[in-house]
Amino acid sequence: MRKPLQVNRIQGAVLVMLAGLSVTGVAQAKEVIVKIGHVAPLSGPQAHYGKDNEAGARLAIEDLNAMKIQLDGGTAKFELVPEDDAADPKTGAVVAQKLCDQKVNGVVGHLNSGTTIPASKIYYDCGIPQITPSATNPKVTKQGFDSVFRVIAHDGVLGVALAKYATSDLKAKKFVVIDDRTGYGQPLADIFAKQVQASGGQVLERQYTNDKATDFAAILTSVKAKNPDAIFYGGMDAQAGPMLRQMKQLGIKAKLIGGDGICTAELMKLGGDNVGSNVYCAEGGMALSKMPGGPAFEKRYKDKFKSDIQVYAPFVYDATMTMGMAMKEAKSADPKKYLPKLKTISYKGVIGPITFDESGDVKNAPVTVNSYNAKGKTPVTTIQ
Ligand code: ABU
Repeated sequence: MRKPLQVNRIQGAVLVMLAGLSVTGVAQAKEVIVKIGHVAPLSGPQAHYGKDNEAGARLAIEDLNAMKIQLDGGTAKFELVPEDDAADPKTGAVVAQKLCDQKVNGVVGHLNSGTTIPASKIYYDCGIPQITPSATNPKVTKQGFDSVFRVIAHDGVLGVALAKYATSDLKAKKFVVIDDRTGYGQPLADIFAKQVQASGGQVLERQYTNDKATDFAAILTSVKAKNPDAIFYGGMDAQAGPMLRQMKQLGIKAKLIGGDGICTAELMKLGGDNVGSNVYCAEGGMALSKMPGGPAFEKRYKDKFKSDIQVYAPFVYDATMTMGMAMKEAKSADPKKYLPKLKTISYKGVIGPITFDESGDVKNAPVTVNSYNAKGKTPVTTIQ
């Protein structure tokens, strides 16, 4: 049972009152400032994900402002309040408290599970709804906070689907499972390993690293001796990339399999010429090309930012729009008023229809398995 958000102080929209008559005596519309916090790593080895996420949020803010939404007695002017948590749980908590103190109307983020989980308690306690576009640890929405939502498939779904795909479609039987000991990589690796065994596969060895490491020689030397069909890596591309390069240097032919954390455009650069049909990764949602708004979103993103989408930008866009639409329905950016609308929202997003279950997870989230070729990340199959 999710605990209802306790709002113990007024957190209505921050109002900039331009109402009344100007010096020329012409009546002006009242503008209502709506602050949306956005948190992701903008520094450190995961900065490319954070910048991608923030870009998705910026596109949504543009669109929300173009809609001239009427709420709290005026026209909403949405403002993004971007914060950098460097993918660090302690920094994430500090940033969350800062956003509470600034009385933002809602938060989109954080990007990482390890930062989202501690931050979600802080937002809940200060009465701020939060939608994560990318933190996939199942626990994020299982803490009993009714202020927390997620628009992407969680790793309970993704890890199981990927393990089934690896054992049945790829016919891999022997695995080594490595994780980065973060709030994302560790539980994902546990879920994957458990399902591999349930599907008749064998986990030969578990190995551990961290989300700052770039040298995997010791781990991979041990892996080579085991001669697995596949290595599963629970973690991000900043480690998977160098790991792929070092696998090639050591002559390891095993496939590398991972979750959405490695499923980026950047992996092509980080992993060099060992990124191809030997790499499989699953991400929540349809393939970008198959999302209802995917191709149009991709074109707009590339035209504006002159770069490829990494992985989560469409989810961030939809998370921000969904929050804005709940405010529109409530005719208010006051969390007390729009949170009930968020719980029952039905929004047609870029990624597809968005409605939330009792836990705050998006309903009917598919999972897409991808591989890589010379053109980049390529969808192989979508599991509904
Ligand atoms: N979903 C992978 C990256 C973000 C996270 O869950 O930590």
